[in-house]
Amino acid sequence: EVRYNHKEVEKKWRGNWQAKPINVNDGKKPKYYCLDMFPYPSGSGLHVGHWRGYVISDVWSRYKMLHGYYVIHPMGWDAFGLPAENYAIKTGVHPKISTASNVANIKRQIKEISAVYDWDMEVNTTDPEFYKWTQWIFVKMFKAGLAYEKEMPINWCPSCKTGLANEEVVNGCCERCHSVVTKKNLKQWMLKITAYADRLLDDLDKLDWPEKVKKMQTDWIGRSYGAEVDFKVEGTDDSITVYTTRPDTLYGATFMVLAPEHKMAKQLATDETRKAVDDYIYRASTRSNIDRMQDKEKTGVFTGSYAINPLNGAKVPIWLSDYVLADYGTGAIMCVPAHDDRDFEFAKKFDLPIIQVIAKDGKEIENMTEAYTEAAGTMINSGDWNGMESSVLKKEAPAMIEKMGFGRKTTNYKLRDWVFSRQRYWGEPIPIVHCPDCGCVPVPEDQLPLLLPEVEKYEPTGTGESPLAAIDEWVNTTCPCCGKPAKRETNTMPQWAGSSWYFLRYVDNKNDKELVSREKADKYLPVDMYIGGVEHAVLHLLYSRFYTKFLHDIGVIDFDEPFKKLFNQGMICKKPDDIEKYGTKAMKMSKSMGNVVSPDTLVNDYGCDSLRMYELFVGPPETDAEWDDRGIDGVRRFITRFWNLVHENAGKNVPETDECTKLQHKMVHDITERLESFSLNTVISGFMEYNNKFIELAKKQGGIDKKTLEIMVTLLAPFAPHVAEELWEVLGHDTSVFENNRWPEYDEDAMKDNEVEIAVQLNGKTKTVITIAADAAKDDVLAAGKAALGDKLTGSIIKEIYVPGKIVNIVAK
Ligand code: ANZ
Ligand code: ZN
Repeated sequence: EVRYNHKEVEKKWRGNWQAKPINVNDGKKPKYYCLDMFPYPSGSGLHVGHWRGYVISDVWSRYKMLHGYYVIHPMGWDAFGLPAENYAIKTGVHPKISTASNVANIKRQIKEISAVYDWDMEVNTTDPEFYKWTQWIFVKMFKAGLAYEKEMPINWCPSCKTGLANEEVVNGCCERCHSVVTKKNLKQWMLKITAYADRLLDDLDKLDWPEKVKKMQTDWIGRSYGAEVDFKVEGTDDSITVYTTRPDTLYGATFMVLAPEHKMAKQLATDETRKAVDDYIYRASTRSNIDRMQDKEKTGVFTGSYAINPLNGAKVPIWLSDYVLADYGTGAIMCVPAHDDRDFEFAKKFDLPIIQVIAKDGKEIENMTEAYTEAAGTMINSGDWNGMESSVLKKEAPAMIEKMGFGRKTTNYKLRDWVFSRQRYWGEPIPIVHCPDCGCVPVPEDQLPLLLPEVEKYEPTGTGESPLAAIDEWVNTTCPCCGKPAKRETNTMPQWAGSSWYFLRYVDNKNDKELVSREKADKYLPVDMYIGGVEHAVLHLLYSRFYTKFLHDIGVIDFDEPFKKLFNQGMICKKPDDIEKYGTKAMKMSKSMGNVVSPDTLVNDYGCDSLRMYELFVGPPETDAEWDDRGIDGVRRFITRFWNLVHENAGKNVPETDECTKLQHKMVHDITERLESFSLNTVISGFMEYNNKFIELAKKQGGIDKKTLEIMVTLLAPFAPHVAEELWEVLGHDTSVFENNRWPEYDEDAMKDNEVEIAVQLNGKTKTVITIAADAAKDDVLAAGKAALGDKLTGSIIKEIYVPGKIVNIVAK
């Protein structure tokens, strides 16, 4: 008997793979690009939660190898960003040094997974040879008019002392440090992602992505069709333009509301209202957008002025309220309380008129208690629009309004341009020179990379300038255009910059002439399968699509979507060890929560193969799962039992039986279907079930044939590659299980059951079950049933009943 010793097996096969790599690019195989979201090399290293995604992507990569693909499966480091910088502030250790040691450590840990990463493709976003191209893209965007400077109130984290993109603000707090985010006016570099809004939306149709993620991007971009309508301000020559998606309700507009920041807000005040208006504007300015949106009760103030509804000449009061956002649409709305919830609430609170213009169930509602918000029903109280269908009018009204001359058809987006400046040290310097004469001048492309200089202090200045601003000899330069003294831009790029395009660089990571050669891009890109956490649905995944489209447009690549297929794995959670402090709820594994499980001891005690399979066994890969170390025993037991089955039968030369063939096909079918649908936890339970069935069958028929064992080993190979290789060798092969070997196929016909299970009853009570050929004759079935009852059957038989394919019932007395 050969005992399963995981340490020996794993060591042996790692050595073999090193000496003779599997997954070689012979130039003939088709490519398949399977990408992991690359990690931030944090100081705390990997826990079993990180393993999950890497195991999933490796299983998928090896599965594709077994279909004859050369699989591009690279790994790299997203290493700019705040943690390394904050660590430097605390300890004085340069981010470059801490990053390098973190990378080395995590790389060692990742190698424990035995994934088929091609380390020759490795990239690191902080490597000047890499960020040269991150800067190059920025220069290209600048030249294309897509990078521009703008003074604007930005989200400001007072604790990190840096600006944040909208995407980095979660519930009004900094995504990283959870401090409450405030506003600050600063000159910012912006990327015009809004220029791509339509393509980013429309092209979602091309993608094989989870619907949930597509929906999140759709909502984030938030395209809506409607009209701008101009209302004259009574007694003046001014007019106020509102944005509405419901121009069909124009007759029902009974008041107007402006955002407190609206440029007309102050001038609309009258002597009587001025104080209240000023107070209201001031109060709103001290509150964040998030607070304003979360208000339970509407607040507002009447300006004292009126606007004229251009359609019917009605005079409507103009109010200010902070439920209208300054930076959406025109910052002013026409209010239709009968058909909009927020307007209804506001009208009730301030006792403003409500006019229903769409009949509900063919009627005008007597006492409205809530708004009727559907665009369905006949128009009423609407002049010549009476009798029209609201859903039709909603579509036609913008053009009608345009014709009547008091408005125009418009499209609006929630998406905003991307705030691209960070007032921090550890990022790519923005390659721009500010010249008093020439303005913003990009660093010439042949002078890139613009290296990040050494600084003495990493602390942000808190004035809104990055620590780079303190290095005079770096800041002071000459204008690339006119040669006169000029100053460098001192802000750096956000962490998303490098991750927006890194996947393009892997396949040509040593190219010092181009970001990626067109030849290699055509051959190896885009990504066929992208695997990573769902938390990146709107940030990284939107930015990457934007960058890819831009690089397509300037001819760098020939495709305009980076990731054909996407899979988002759920998180691994665990109850905190310190229940007193953190409660008993299972939470995402993290060092700060004190609930991390290190893979190291598990790999040592159970082996890499067991941990790989257990990572998948804990639950459906797309949902969060709670970790419990103890479960790994069951997986290890399965591997041992399978190991023994193969060893016991490898040399036996048992012929393949019909029963075995059938089970084989069923197994290949089940495992393949489950794998294809990413139901990886049920793949593992499937292995366990089939293994038990084959063990039973081996007992019954005196062994299992070699072909069946080979099929099982091949199916197992993506999951437990070391064990599979070893058993493949035991079965007499002298090449890798991944070489000259294909994923087995199944035949539906061969799976069909030609046996049935029959319940055997004595006097109507089921005593046992027999398995018998589906076409067995009645007498044979009855005989088998009686035999199965054995000495339970006493007395004399009165009746023998057979319900075909189901039940044998023997009645005896
Ligand atoms: C009149 C109306 C009548 C509206 C009705 C809705 C229902 P989306 O789909 O999000 O684009 N709105 C416009 N600008 C706004 C702003 N800056 N802040 C808050 N609300 C704003 O929604 C557009 C609708 O939201 C617009 O259509 C406007 O209210 C409001 F029965 O105009 B509507
Ligand atoms: Zn100049």
